Amino acid sequence: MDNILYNVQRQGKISFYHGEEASIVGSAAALGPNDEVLGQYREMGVLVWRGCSIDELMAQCLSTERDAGKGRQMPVHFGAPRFHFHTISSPLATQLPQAAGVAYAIKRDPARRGVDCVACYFGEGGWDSGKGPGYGIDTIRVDGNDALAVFSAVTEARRRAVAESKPVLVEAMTYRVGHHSTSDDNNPLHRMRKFLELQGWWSLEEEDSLKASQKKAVLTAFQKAEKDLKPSLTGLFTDVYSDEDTPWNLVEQRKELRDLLKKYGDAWEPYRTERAKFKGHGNDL
Ligand SMILES: Cc1ncc(C[n+]2csc(CCOP(=O)(O)OP(=O)(O)O)c2C)c(N)n1
Repeated sequence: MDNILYNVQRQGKISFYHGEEASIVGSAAALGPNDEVLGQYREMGVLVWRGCSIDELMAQCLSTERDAGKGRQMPVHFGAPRFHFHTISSPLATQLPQAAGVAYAIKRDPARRGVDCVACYFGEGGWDSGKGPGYGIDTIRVDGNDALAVFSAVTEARRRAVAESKPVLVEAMTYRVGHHSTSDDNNPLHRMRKFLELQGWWSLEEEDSLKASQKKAVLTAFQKAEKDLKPSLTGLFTDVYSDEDTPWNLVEQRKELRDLLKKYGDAWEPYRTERAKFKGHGNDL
């Protein structure tokens, strides 16, 4: 998925893409299925772990009419209520106070208190060094390129959060593996593969065949999403306010766009090309 979407981004077909880190999958495996997740932007692995389909992920990245977020977010800013995955906010660290609010809501809900917890992901850009102990927060530092070590750390962190109702900071020491970098011994995927092979649970043949089938599945989903229409242009103006409460400036902007498309929509080539990509071709405005 990362390899293909990086290339798609470099071809200018999507505006933005961020790679993922293996520590995400190790931590996702340690969470309960109903734990609320607030990510930074590298947490697609949590969604994959929870069963989100490649088609759904592609629809979001390519902003198609099938996207649950109606194509309004930048690529990788996923949001999926049925996977308890809160929509990513672009400004760094905003997920932290949001996560505290979600945790408080869980604490207030007798059915969820002591059952579910919140996992909030952030990079070092969203915090200050030494912050966990400085705030009196239990802190675990773990090798973030070792999925099993992350799994153990997050299992314990989750246990404390749920049983003792307190926050825990897990510092996963990791770095992004470039998408063509395959020869690095610290590559978390290599390490996991070697571990599985040593246990006799996995082989090079299975690895190659899985890689080939996954590549095919991702490419098929990409090609399908590329052909899908984008959501209708009306969506630019709906859902934030009710129809009766739509502010005058939005009404005015909608009319301006409608008039522009009426006047130049067929005459001007860039408008013509772009209009064709949207459901309703802008006629719904
Ligand atoms: C408040 C805010 N400032 C700046 C940015 C631009 N920005 C996006 S990602 C990023 C770097 C974040 O670094 P880190 O938290 O270490 O995560 P990484 O991408 O390295 O995993 C910056 C500065 C932003 N999104 N929000």
